[in-house]
Amino acid sequence: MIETSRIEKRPGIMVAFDMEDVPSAIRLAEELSAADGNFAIKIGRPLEMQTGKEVISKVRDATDLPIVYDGKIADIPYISAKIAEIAYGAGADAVIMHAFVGADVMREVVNLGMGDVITVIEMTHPGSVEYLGHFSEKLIRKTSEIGVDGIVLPATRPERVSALSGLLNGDSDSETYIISPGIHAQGAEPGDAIVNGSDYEVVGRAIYQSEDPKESAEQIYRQAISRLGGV
Ligand code: FNU
Repeated sequence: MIETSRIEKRPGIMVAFDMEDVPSAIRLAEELSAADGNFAIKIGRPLEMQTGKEVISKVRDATDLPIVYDGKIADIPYISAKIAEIAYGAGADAVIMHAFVGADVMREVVNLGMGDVITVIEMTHPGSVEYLGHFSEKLIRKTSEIGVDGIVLPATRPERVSALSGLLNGDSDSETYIISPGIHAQGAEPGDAIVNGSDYEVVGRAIYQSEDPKESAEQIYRQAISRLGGV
C-alpha cells in the first residue's frame, strides 16, 4: 500500500506536548496551527495519561498539524501493534516505537499500514549509549530495510546525528525523516541537530513551560532555520 506521510521531510520543530493540563494542550495546538513555521505535535505519556487516547482525538480536533504519539512502544509484536492501532484510531499520524525490540515488532507495526512509524535509534540521555551505543548503526540499517518512516537521533550528540544520518542518507532516495530531541532543557541549542542532517528538532519544556509558548516555538524555529544559512 502506498500512503503519503503527513510529516514532510523538511526542517521544522516538533513540539513535545508533555504538559499535564489538557486545556493548555488544546490551546497550544490551536495556536500552533496559526504559527509561522513548519510545526508538528508530539503527544507524550504524561499528557496521554491524563485522559487516555481521548486527548489524541481532542488535539486532532484542534489542529491540522501532524500528530505523533510518543508511546515509545516496546512490547511483543501483538501488543505493540495493538497500542499503535489505538493511537492511529484516535487520530495520530505517527507512532514512536523502540527499534531495539527487534525487526519482528517493527514489521508488525509497519504492516498495520495505518500511519507513520518512527523508531528510536539512540536516545538523548547518557545512559542510552551505556549498553546499547554500539548497536545504533545496526539498528539504522535494519530500520531502513524494513522501511520505517522516521527515526529518532539525539540533538545532545550532534556528531552522532551527523554520522548516523549519513548512513541513512547514503541511500540518496531515502525519504526517512529524522527527529531530534534535546534542545534547551537537555542542553542542545536550536539548530544543532538540523545542521547535522536532522529534519525536526523536538522541543518540549522550552516551549510549553514558557510564558508565551507560541512565540517561543516561532522563535526556536527561526533560530534553528537561520543556522542553515540564507533561509
Ligand atoms: P524536552 N525524547 C527525548 N529523548 O527527550 N522521544 C529521546 O531520546 C527520545 C524522546 C522526548 O526535554 C521526551 O520524551 F527518544 O522537555 C520529551 O517528550 O524538550 C521530548 O523528547 C523532550 O522534551
